Amino acid sequence: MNLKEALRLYFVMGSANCNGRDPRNVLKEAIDGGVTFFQFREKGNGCLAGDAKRELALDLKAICHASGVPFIVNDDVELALDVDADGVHIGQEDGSVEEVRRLIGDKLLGVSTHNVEEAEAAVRAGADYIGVGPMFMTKTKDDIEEVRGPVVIQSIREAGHEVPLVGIGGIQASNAHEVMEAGADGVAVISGISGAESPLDAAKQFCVVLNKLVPNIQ
Ligand code: 3NM
Repeated sequence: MNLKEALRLYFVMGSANCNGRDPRNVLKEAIDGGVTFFQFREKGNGCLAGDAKRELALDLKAICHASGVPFIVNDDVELALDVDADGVHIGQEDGSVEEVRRLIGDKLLGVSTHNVEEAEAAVRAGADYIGVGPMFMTKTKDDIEEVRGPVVIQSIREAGHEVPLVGIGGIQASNAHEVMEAGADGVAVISGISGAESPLDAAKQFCVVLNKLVPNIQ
C-alpha cells in the first residue's frame, strides 16, 4: 500500500456522528463516494461499548475490506488487536507512541498532533502517519486545541518532515484545497461526510476537489 495515496480521503466516524442512521450504511455510501481510508472513532453521546462496539467494529471492518479500504481503530488498542484491524490511531493523551507500537507490531500507527514539536516527537517515536488539527473551527470535538489552520502543516513540511500527513477539523469540500496546498497528503473528515444528507454525494464532492489537486486519484 502507498500510504500517502491511501490517506487522500480519510473518513473518521462512530455511531454518534451518524444522526441516528446506521453507521454501516453511512460507511458504505462514503466508500462508494470515494473514501480511501477509514477510522472507527466510537466516542460521544450514546456511544457503544463492550460487545456492541466490537460487533460494529467487525461489521465496519468487513465493509472496508470488501472495497480494499484500510480499517483503523481510534484509541482502543485492545479492540484493534481483537478484531485484527489494520491499525490504531491515538491522540496526545492516549499513552505513549512507543508503547502502542510495541503492542501492535507492524500494524499502522497514526498519531494526532497540533504543532511542529508534537509532529516531530510522533515521527521520532515511530508513527506511520500523523493527523494535524484543528484546521478550521469544528463542533464535532469539544476539546480541540486553538485553531491555527493549514499553516501548521506548512511549518511541518518546511522543517523537512515528509511523514504521511492528513489535516483534520472543520474540513469541507469548499476548504479542502487549503489543507492540500499546505502540504497534506489527504484530508480527514467526520461531519463533512457523516453529517451530510447524502454521505455518498458528500464524498464525491471531496473527490472532485482532490482530483483537481492530485491528477492521479481514482
Ligand atoms: N480531531 P469534523 S478535530 C477528531 O484537532 C478530531 O486533532 C481534531 O471532525 C484535532 O471533520 C476533530 O466534523 C474533529 O470537523 C473533526
